[in-house]
Amino acid sequence: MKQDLVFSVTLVFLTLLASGYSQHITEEACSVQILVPGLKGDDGEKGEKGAPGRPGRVGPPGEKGEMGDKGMKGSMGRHGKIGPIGSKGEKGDVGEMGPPGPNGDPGIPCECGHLRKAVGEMDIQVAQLTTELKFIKNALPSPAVVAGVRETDNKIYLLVKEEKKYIDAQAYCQGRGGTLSMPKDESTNSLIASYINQAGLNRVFIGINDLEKEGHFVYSDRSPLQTFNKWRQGEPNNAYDEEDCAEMVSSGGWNDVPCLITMYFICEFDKESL
Ligand SMILES: [Ca+2]
Ligand SMILES: [Ca+2]
Repeated sequence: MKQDLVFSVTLVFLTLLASGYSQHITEEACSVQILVPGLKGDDGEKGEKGAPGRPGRVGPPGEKGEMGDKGMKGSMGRHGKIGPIGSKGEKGDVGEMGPPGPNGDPGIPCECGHLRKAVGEMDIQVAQLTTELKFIKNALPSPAVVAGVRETDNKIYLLVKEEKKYIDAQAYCQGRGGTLSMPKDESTNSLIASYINQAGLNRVFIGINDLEKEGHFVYSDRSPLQTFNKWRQGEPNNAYDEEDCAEMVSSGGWNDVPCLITMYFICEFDKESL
């Protein structure tokens, strides 16, 4: 059978070559069904393992898991940037005194020529004034009136024309080395009285009071009154139970008055202590 088919094909092929008409040959070949598949062969051997395939597509996000445990504290981070300048604080307390500083440089030597000359001129002026003072004292009746003060052999009296309370007047006199005037005898009392009159005054504070013990009058040097006194008629009366200081009126008489009223006063100074 197979041999017949091959023979037939060969015969046709030769015929076609003789005719020279190839297309017609092809149609003739298909018509004889020479491309019929053969029988299925035996299974081949298993091939080698192929190369890995490409990665698949990214899948959708999974569901959120539960919160994990808290992690350990991390190490300290770097310093941050410096912040802006803060507002000014309140003033602090005064600190303790520091140690004394070093000695300064020595000063420039004094050019004292003109100062010595001035001192010399002042010495001359003082000498002239002293001479003039002696002249005035000798020329005027004793006690002399010198520069508004009155004096005896050992005292100087000064009328202060400033109205003050008794205590302030005493402080004024003490601040200048004296005390409120203390008429302890007739001549001193007369001197102060004339001083008041010539100044055109009616009354001044004098240094007599019973501040410590009512009715027990003492002088401003705390010495008690002796037999001499110039209380006016009916004085001291401690009027209204508030008169513990004393004034002298122009007649030379004394009167106890309140210490808180203000008036002029006369200070007394020891010449020896000046
Ligand atoms: Ca009194
Ligand atoms: Ca009185």
